[in-house]
Amino acid sequence: AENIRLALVGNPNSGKTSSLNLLTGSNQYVGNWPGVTVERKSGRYVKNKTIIIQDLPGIYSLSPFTPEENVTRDYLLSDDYDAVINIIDATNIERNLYLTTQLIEIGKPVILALNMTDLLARNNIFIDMEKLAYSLGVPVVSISALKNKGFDELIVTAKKAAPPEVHLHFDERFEASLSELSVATQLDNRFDLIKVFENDAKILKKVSLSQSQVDDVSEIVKITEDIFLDDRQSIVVNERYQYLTKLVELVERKTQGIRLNIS
Ligand code: GDP
Ligand code: K
Ligand code: MG
Repeated sequence: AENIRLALVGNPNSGKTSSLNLLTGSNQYVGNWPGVTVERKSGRYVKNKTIIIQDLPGIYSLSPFTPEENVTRDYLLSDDYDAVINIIDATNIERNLYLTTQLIEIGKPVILALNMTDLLARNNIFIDMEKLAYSLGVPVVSISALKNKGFDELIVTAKKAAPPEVHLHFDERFEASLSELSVATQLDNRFDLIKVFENDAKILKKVSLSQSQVDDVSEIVKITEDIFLDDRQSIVVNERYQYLTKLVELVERKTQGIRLNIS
């Protein structure tokens, strides 16, 4: 059988390494990422050796600054994996889903693994996983690396994962700019398009636009900056936060945690 390669991606301390350890047991390979002293850890699934799982350095965003962030982003933009398992801390979805919005844009299959779910009831947090899955267009699985729960379902889901069904819809004015940008550049990948809008050097090099396309991009970006009264990178950051504020309002309920003392 052919190997299936799954990448564990998420914020630092979301539970990636704990999950890798549970999934692979002692079937682990530890080394370094090429060219950097960042530890690389991967392994084969204990219940099916054709599934290879790669732990990636924890990141908050795909706008890299550190060597760790570069390792993770380069890997995610490579063809070295079949699907992303995005591990998120379910007690802090608003912050963790910021990265998710970017992972979905890449266009490869993404499975959202809500980790730390053992803490939800205690923290009086309720998450509507169906609404979350529907809104993001990706499957959502509840896990707990502490309690070793949900991992069978996670792998079953990852094995049949398809590319995201929808793209996350931002503010109409920003969507209009992206549409114009797409026409001007002939790019249809959301990730590349947004990175070109942001002026990301690596992506600009990869897509290698003509001089007239570069001029068109500058013009579209300038008009957008004038409309939003903000710079290109901040516009994107704000669009993501606005999207997430609405999403979290829709899918999460926090209760007061009133305890009845029955004596
Ligand atoms: P990583 O930075 O994403 O690799 O995260 P780790 O796997 O190192 O986990 C970070 C911390 O969270 C550790 O102290 C883990 O024991 C803890 N942790 C991981 N998963 C869970 C979980 O499902 N529930 C709880 N309560 N703690 C967890
Ligand atoms: K850690
Ligand atoms: Mg780790």
